[in-house]
Amino acid sequence: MEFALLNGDIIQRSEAKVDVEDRGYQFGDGVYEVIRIYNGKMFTVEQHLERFFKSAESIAISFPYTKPQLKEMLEELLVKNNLATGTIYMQVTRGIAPRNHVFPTGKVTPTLLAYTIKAERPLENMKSGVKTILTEDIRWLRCDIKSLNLLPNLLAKQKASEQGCFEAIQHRGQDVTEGSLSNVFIVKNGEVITHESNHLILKGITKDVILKLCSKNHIPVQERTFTLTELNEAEEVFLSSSISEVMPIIEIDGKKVNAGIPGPLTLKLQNLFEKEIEKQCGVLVGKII
Ligand code: DCS
Repeated sequence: MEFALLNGDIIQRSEAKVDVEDRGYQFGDGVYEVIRIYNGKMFTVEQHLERFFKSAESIAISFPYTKPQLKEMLEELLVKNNLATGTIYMQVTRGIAPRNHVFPTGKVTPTLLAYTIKAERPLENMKSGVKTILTEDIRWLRCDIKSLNLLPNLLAKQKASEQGCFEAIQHRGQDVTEGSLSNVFIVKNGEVITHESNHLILKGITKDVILKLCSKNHIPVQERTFTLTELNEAEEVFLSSSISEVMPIIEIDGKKVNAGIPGPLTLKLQNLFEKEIEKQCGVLVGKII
């Protein structure tokens, strides 16, 4: 039997239902997180909780729980669902109220939901690398909030999928921002470059782990905007996310990157990332290297 966490209670997943007037359902009025699970343990959980609370706060949703309380509930859910490798999806919405664009007045309890998904590490794609397309970034100007409103991201990902590609790399004019659900990195003159964490992208937790690993291992890094020309001329390109870890990009709009194979620095970072997982969550069974 599978369980879900709904408003503080762990209940059967099939019983977890929300009202038709939940503002998440009607407006996408809420925020979410996806936490990676390895060996039954949450990877970088503190950072995810921090970002979850920050996203909620930035749209004026306040939780009836503290971070440690929520963490404890998530741990209980993991044990109940006996999940070894996968993800926890969690979201909070402003709650249930008669449909009105204005926030409800009076006390409305936010709807908090979490459930688990079994998902192995994408080892095949991580070994061979993935194909991508380019697409104009048509999102709003608060991409730092992990909002439930994902329509532009879905349109971008769908376009990639229809062209047999794994991800869409978004750009605002000449400037590359990020993937539809990932951050994007290039390697230029042996240096790792990725968009600075501002309002135009999501401050990826995987991205931050990678940046720390770079600085610990004396790999030069620049967090700055880079252009389509720089992307086109890059020695290596890769993306990052909680689900995809360090994922080599071997093709962009039909043009090969690094002759169509994952580059040496990308492989090194995959290796370092894997070691970081093992440090936090214990020895992995299926490994990339
Ligand atoms: N950028 C966007 C737009 C994202 O949606 C995500 C993650 C990332 C970057 C990478 O962030 P993390 O490294 O913190 O995962 N998106 C989640 C999602 O919607 N599904 O999986 C991860």
